Amino acid sequence: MEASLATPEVYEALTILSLPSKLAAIEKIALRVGGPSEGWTVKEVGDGNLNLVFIVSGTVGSVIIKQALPYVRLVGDSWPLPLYRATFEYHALTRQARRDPGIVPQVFYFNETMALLAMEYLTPHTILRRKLINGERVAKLGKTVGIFCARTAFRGSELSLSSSDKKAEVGLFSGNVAIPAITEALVFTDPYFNAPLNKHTPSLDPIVKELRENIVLKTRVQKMLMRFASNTETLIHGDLHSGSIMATSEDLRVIDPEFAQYGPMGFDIGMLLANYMMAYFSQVAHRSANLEAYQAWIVEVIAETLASFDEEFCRLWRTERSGMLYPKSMFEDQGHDSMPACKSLLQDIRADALAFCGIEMHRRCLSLAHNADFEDISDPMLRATLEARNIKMGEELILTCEKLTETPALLALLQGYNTKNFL
Ligand code: SR1
Ligand code: MG
Repeated sequence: MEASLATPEVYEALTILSLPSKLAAIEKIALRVGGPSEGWTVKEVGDGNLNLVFIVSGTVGSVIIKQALPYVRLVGDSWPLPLYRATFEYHALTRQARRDPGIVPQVFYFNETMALLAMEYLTPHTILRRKLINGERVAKLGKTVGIFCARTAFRGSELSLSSSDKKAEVGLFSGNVAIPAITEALVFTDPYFNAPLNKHTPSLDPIVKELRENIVLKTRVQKMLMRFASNTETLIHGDLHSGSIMATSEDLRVIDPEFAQYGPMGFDIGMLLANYMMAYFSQVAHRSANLEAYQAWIVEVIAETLASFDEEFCRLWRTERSGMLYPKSMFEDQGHDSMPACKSLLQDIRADALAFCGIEMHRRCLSLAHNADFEDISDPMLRATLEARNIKMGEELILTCEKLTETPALLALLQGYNTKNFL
């Protein structure tokens, strides 16, 4: 008989054949799946860049088993990647569940040796990116994710935490070295030179050449990398793109925080905005019926995301500001209104978010990991035309983020780029 996971001693990547016998002895999994493990059905459904993901079903129900591989799945074993990322994902999930209850899937079981999490099976949820490509709507999308970003930004920072608790958290997450290194390279660095793993649609050559020759732009990007790497404002999700959200038309969850680290408050919201903007630009290729109405809905989602982030952040500022930063003893207790300080901080977060947004827009067309919004466009010339709008708008965001902090100006810019032709 095979060794059971109840007392795991070594890591072993699971397969659909080995999984039932390996997990059968774990009560927290076995009771939720139900029936003898020989009768379980197992499907491998991982379509991300890094991990194995299985749906395991039995007589009672289904659970998700997510297991880290010791290498980057997208590339293969030539790019090793530590298993410890599953531990940081687990720590991030527990904190996000506390800071924004109900937003992340429930975790039933975690095994550090096997780098394995057993989680709630979300059904009939599907990945938001695919919904956006298909032209489907999700009720309260902007509001819910804007609130998630605000709650996690605020409650993971010294606006909420004591200085010592926050430093302990920074210490814990500073062990996650290899994963931030991926973002530091693939997001902030590779797009701006001819890095070995890069790829782009060939007709973009002149745009890419111009971008890589822009020293002012590269300098801004590296300044943002410095903020990303050195500014430990709060616990960020670290990879909040539309593939990290699962939704139905009425409900949504945020998944996959294995890129969690302490970083700038504007990072998650910036990455999210970029993915909405790429969904927006790519629509022309995905539908002709209802094109304008669907793009207008994405614009509304962006506006709602930004508004609900600010609104929730201000609410928490007024009601939960109990940490080391901006203490009431310095403001309210002196009869001084602290809301101007809050608004000023929100302006800085918005400017950071827009610069991170521009950088994410670049890397998804120029670096290793592209997104289906553009990749699914089979006509290379149409793809290049839409990607060029995205790259040029990203450039403007990075260079002028401080001047674009009013939402209507940002949305007007987006709508303007949607009609431009750069090729
Ligand atoms: C090698 S990993 C490539 C990308 O996949 C993840 O989802 C992150 O976005 C990362 O940058
Ligand atoms: Mg992911």
